Amino acid sequence: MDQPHHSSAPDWVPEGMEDDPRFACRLMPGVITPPPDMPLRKPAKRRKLTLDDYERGVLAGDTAILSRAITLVESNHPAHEALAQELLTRLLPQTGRSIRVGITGVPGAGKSTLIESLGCQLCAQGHHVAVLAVDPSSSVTGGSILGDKTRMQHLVREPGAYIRPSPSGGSLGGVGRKSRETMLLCEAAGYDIILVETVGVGQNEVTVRSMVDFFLLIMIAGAGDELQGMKKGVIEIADLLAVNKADGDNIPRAKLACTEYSRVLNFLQPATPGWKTRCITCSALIPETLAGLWQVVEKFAVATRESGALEKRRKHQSIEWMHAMIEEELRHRFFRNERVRSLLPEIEKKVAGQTLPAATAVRRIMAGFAGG
Ligand SMILES: Nc1nc2c(ncn2[C@@H]2O[C@H](COP(=O)(O)OP(=O)(O)OP(=O)(O)O)[C@@H](O)[C@H]2O)c(=O)[nH]1
Ligand SMILES: [Mg+2]
Repeated sequence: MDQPHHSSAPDWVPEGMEDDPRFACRLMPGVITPPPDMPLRKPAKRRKLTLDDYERGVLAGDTAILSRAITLVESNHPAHEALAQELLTRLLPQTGRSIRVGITGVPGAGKSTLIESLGCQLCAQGHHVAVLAVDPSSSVTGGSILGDKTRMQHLVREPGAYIRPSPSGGSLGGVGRKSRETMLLCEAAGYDIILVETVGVGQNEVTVRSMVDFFLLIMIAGAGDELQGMKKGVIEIADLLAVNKADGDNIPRAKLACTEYSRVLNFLQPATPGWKTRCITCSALIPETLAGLWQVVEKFAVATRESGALEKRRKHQSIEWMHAMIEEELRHRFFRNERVRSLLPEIEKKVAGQTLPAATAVRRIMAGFAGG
């Protein structure tokens, strides 16, 4: 063995990609037993980047610097936050020149496989594709981060592709904000297609819908509606439904499901004014079907650009996003307010004991907050 003291990198890391800057986490071979005479070396410290370094690097499409800029944006450290905001302010004029596509569906629907195959196709056509994941649960399980790397082995090798797993960061609000800012950084770095994958459970879809132009819902045939956890609400926010895994024996079932969904769609308001949400079948394993899927996205981009719906949606999203952040900030300040914290337990007791109406309680606490 050449390196008797080191284990090899895990086998889901494509060979030669261990140090690829497009990975958020660097994968190092683990040390099994260091030789007793091995000198202890301090880990090399990375050079601190200035605001200019970040700006130049991102605009030049330097993926190592882009990754560091994203890490900066994801950081909760106040000094990092300030620097990140300055960077975003500088880069903002260079953003917005991409088509932003959200992709959701129940676990196992085939989102990652589809993104991998579609992403490779788009790169082959000369596009620059950034793949982001929004999955608050992954910060707990770590599962989907590993999963996506196994399933995107080809895409990570594409020079035109950049893959960034979900930011860890607890609350969905936090994750949503970081993902949005990450998306802007990728646009400034020259990525003209942004694919945002999210697991179709809970609140995630709404967060992703609020940051993308086009929302794709991946379905699978055979799973009942409850089984897929698909509420009507999710279908209502989609611009395209795709029944995936339409291959082999599964084709007839996929087609049948597609017909049923198409019928449901006839009764729903479209998610985007002037755009008819349709249902198609596809297979992540059959590239031609994905080419067909992408044609729909391109048609959408042209139609909404021409009608002005795209610009309107983006403006609305930016304002909505600001309002969401104001609400978050207010809530944060409210519950950390000394006066509120001292008043709250007593007032809660009174409300619980039916001696104080809830609305009066609110007024008293708000008065405390305003004066405190
Ligand atoms: N036959 C067939 N299998 C597929 C297709 N797409 C994905 N699969 C398989 O379905 C399984 C799940 O695929 P993923 O791409 O990981 O699904 P996902 O939606 O990303 O799953 P999560 O990230 O866990 O939410 C894998 O075993 C894939 O190989 C397809 O079009 N046809
Ligand atoms: Mg996945």
